[in-house]
Amino acid sequence: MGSSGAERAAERLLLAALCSVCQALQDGMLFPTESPSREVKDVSGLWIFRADESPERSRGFEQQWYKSPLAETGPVIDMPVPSSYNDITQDAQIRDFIGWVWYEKDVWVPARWIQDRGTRIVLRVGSAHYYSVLWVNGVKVTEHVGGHLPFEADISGVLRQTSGNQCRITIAVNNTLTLETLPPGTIQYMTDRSRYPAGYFVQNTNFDFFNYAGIHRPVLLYTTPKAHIDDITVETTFSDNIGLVSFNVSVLGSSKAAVKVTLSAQDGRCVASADGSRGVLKVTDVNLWWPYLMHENPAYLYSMEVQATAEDGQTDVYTLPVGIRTVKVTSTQFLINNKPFYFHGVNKHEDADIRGKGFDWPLVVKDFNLMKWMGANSFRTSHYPYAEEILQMADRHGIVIIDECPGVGIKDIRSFGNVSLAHHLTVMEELVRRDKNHPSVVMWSVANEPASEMPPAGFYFKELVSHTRSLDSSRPVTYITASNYARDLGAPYVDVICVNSYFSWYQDPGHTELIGLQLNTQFDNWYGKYQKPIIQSEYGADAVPGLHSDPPMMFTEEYQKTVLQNYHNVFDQKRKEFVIGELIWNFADFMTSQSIIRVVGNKKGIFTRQRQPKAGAFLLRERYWRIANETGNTLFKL
Ligand code: BDP
Repeated sequence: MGSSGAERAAERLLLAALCSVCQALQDGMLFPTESPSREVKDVSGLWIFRADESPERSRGFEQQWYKSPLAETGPVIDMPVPSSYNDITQDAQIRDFIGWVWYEKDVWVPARWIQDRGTRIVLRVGSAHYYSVLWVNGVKVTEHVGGHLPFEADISGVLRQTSGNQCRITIAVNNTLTLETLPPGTIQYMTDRSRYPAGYFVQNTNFDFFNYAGIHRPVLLYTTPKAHIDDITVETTFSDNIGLVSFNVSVLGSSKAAVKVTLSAQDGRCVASADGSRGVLKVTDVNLWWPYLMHENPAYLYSMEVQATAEDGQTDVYTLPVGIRTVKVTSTQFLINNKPFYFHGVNKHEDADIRGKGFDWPLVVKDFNLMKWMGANSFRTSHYPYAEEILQMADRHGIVIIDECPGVGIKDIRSFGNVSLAHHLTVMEELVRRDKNHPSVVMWSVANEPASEMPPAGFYFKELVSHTRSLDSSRPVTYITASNYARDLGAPYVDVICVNSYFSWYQDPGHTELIGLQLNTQFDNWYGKYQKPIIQSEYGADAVPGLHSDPPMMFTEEYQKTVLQNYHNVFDQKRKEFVIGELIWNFADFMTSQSIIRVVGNKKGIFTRQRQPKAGAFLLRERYWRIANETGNTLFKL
């Protein structure tokens, strides 16, 4: 690649795409579900693929690879969707590839979809990392910036104008990160010709996970009637035994649609209904949505059926699961349904062998089984939004979520500028739009370990937190900090202080005897300065599975256990005061970029990457079930 060709192309695309994202945000992003008026066709599976290895990564655009079948313009290989492409082949160049890759799939669209002009056909990508451009039958239908949130395009017109039922979907995806992407990154050209060949470049990032790329979540075609339910927003509260669900439905394609909303209990009984696109449903003898291990009947979900009937008599139907619960924060507590909630949970990654960050049901179900086995009642979506299917699982199992945006690795002062901030605000808008209705989501995290001591951080976080609150006033907002309390400029704006620390690991390696003192100091300093409740949002130590030593040494399973125990002693004191949670780093081992401090990835998991327990998992299991019995409203058997 010659001098910054990819960077310039990426930046041009970034600016163009930001405009279309702004417009798109006026529309909703409801998860596609089937209903009497809607069909869903999953077009994930086997796609074909080519990485554009031309020096500028621009050949695909120059030669218009989207105009004809990809196999006609060069060699292609099989590529599963969803999956990261990095670990699928034996080729290190594909694993480490930076730039545009091209995906293509031919699908058949049911003839009735095309013939019925009252049917709207939408193409939706759950997520693709990082920039994406979408074509259908050679016609560009949309583009998107950002690797962890869905995007979609109405393709009815294109399909009807082009070749009827046949639909060639082409998606170009580029993983180049810039100072203004989330997460940020930089491309560095190596100019010393005695060490690097001409055009040699690397991508630098400041985050500790592999920058997996590709189409990471399912690609769906779905239909709605032309006049359709575009978005639904619910907010819930209760008073005594009466639950209140306020709703707001937006309908597109008809200005006079009649909206009817019906709420049903789990046994199918209708418990409330209303006419109109806004209103409040009253539910007597309400069953609240409780977290796992906080109540004997957790995760109660009502079902809200919304019907919108247009002037022509066509009705669109969408059903949304609704959990009725409240969230509040005091200076020392986190309250769910007015009862103190203690986070005993994990930090995760979307990460596994072979598929990288690709969505995978067996993995998702296994992870929920492991979380429930160990008595975890919560997790943080470190360090980016996870698949919607994962949030739906959390709703159904009562697992509480801190929902994090991809603001990780913001360490360069140039990433605190106006363009970065504007993009960050847009990403929060996309995140809140997607996840606002999930009862499991109890807090937004706008960033992880930014350089919050840099002067622009004060303004940046003030804007970011207040904008997020204006999007959703029903949930607290935080960001995760690792900096020294005295120098943190964002903390005044958040509702809950979330602190990461690695005593006896990155500081004073080997000295677990210092954890007690240092952790106490950490908590007292933060609380003393801000009088806000604190979550230990990360702590942990690497353990290479099967490595043992007694007395413990770093990287052994015993050392990981000892670090955890020393932290727990302090948590047990401070949770009587203002500490409201502990989230282990990390649930499972995960892949990182290659470096001298990583042995085939980060080994701070209490499970291996293949989800087998290390000694630390059993320790946490004992602890979490004990805490559940101390803090929940009922007794649970381990
Ligand atoms: C923390 C980061 C996390 C890292 C962890 C570690 O938030 O992403 O993986 O350190 O180094 O500071 O293990």
